[in-house]
Amino acid sequence: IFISPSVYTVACTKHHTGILHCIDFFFFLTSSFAGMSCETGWSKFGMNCYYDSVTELDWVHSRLVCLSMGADLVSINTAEEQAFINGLLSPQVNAWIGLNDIHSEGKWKWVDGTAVTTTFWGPGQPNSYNGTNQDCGELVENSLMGQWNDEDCSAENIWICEK
Ligand SMILES: [Ca+2]
Ligand SMILES: [Ca+2]
Ligand SMILES: [Ca+2]
Repeated sequence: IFISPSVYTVACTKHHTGILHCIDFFFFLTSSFAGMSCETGWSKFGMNCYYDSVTELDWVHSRLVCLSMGADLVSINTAEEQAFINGLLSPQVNAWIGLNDIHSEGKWKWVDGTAVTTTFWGPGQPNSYNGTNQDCGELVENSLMGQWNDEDCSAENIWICEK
């Protein structure tokens, strides 16, 4: 007999005495959850899964696709995560990340609400290039760990989701 409501699984064997002998897989499942692999098309780093898109969209629509997959645009919280994301990209590619100053110019935030602490801005960035409105952050791949640039949110890029 197998009972598996979501994560709780119990395997039972009925003995000739009529007594059910059950093996509880709950701890096995929960402990293996931490090391669980990501869905097909997603890459694992630490406790999270990352998706790098093939097609290009503007920042808002990139984010909507992430949200539709139960994720959000990536929030880069450490140098290790920055290097990992950079490694997902092809040379010289720009990819949308969850960085933006849409609500208050110059106040950069992550879409998940976490503060922007460690930053990886390229030289002279963010620069609101030529006085244009650049409120969305992209990661520009390079041979080291990549750099951030503020870009026009309507530009079309590939993007990276995290969940
Ligand atoms: Ca993150
Ligand atoms: Ca801006
Ligand atoms: Ca810029």
